[in-house]
Amino acid sequence: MKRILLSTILLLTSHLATAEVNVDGAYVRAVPPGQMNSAAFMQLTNNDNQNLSLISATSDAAKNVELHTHTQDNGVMRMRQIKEIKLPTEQQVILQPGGMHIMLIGLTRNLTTGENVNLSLTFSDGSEQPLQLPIKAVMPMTGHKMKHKHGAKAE
Ligand SMILES: [Cu+2]
Repeated sequence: MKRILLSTILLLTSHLATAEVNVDGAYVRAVPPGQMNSAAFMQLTNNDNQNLSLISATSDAAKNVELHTHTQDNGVMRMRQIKEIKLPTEQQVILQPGGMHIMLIGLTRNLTTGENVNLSLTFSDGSEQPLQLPIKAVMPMTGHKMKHKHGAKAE
């Protein structure tokens, strides 16, 4: 009897401890008021022992959420929708500006730097991962970081 109970507990524990996909450095791009779309970026690491895919996402800040990538079309970068973002086992996949991203289409609120956006990811094994992403300003394409002094007093 004791042994049965113990093995049940072990089973439950190991199930809860299953680390599937780790999310690092996630954020949503801040956009000026009135802009219709934005995007979310992050690093996804599949710690599961099987290949997974990110198949969809939902957000409280947008009517539609799509998975996108960028492709070169006659030297012009264009976005296009993809069905899934593949997450091979034991590998990190990077969603970043100019590459794959989670597109927020039809924003339902202003995305102001410093606030958060709820984003829920759905994976191919049926699991869901709710996230809270900070809203950050993204500098367009340059490698430099400009030094802003917001709220600096004129002295
Ligand atoms: Cu896009």
